Amino acid sequence: MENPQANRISDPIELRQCVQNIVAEVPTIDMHTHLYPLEFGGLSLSGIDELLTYHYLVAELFRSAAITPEEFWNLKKHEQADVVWRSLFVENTPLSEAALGIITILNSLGIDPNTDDLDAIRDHFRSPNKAEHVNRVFEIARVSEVVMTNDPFDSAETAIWDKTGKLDRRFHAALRMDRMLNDWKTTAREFSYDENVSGKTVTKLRSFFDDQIASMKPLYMAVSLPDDFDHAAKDARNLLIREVVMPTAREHSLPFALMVGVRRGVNPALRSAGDGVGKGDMRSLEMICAENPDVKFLATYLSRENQHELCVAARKFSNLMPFGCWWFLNNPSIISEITRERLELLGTSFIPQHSDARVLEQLIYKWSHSRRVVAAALYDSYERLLLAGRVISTVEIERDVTKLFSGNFRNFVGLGLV
Ligand code: FIX
Ligand code: ZN
Repeated sequence: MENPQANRISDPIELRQCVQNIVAEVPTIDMHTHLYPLEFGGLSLSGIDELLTYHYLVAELFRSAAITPEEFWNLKKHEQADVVWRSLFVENTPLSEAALGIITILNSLGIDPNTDDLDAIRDHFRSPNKAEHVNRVFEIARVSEVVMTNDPFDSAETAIWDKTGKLDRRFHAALRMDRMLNDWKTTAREFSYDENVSGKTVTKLRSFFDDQIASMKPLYMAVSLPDDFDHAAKDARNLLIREVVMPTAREHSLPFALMVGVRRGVNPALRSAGDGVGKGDMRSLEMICAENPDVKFLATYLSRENQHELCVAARKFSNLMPFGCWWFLNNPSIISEITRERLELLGTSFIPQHSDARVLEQLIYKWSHSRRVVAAALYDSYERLLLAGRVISTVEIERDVTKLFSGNFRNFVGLGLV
């Protein structure tokens, strides 16, 4: 590292500008998304119709338009996008984070966001060169790499892995365990496992995951867990975590990411827009970290009420890395609160954000909006340092910001530093 004392700053105005610039420019690795590379064909989503029918906006549509979910689902994709555009962007002002995100995307791509003409916008998205468009979006968003969400129990997806050779190196895999851990009965039946998680089943599952890991080369394993996840419960999920996931994590040195607090299908009529939130019990995370000190855990909670205690838990377990402001928390007011309490309790030893992007161009708004908020929180911490008599150098700021936006994740999952 350069001389850490180089370019020391003692003026608050200069310091604020410097922090904003460094955070705006730092390349980031987006460690949880639902994106796929172009090689995955129809799974790789982009364009204005996919952006407008994102489930965040669909949920907001039903609050503003007379259309029922049934009527909406019977429409074609572009007709759904027409309804969303008219209701949330023409008849109402796009003030929600998800709606404002579309405006940010349009503006960043050089498309006039003041138009009402969705067809004119569609023309701009008819980019002849998809690969170039991917490069452009990654560049605008300053995203160097993304981590996907890969379901080893989805035969359509695993078939693509089998036939696709070299993947776009910017896309890393993450092995998603939801179907095994949250729907074991169905999965056991579908894949002819013994529902009672016998020794034979454990061996079969371990071997299945060994093969999937060899094929996908994931950076971590992950699961989204309901708010009532209780690691002390005597159930199939915990048996599978203890007998299959933990040994696999050890053998392959793979971290396990727990995403806790989702209540699936609170309103099933809204389909993927119908999930809700519930406060999780931090005891279960503490238990799994304590039981497995040699396994690394990434963790994010969906409830705002879990955030402070997640910071406290991370102070107790160095094998625990909090990450992101997930889903309903991915709003500037809450990102600000969460980032500030993380800086106060954890210094720079956390991962401030992931995008959860499902559609390529969402990288643009999810990262530009978050960078602005994280920079403001980080500046306030540096300003307190200044007021305490300690000046800060640009080299130190670059070191800290690089840790937050890529280094902490790369080190935690063992990805080489670029
Ligand atoms: O479980 C997850 O990975 C969640 O992020 C998704 O289920 C959710 O629909 C989402 O994309 C939230 O941003
Ligand atoms: Zn997700």
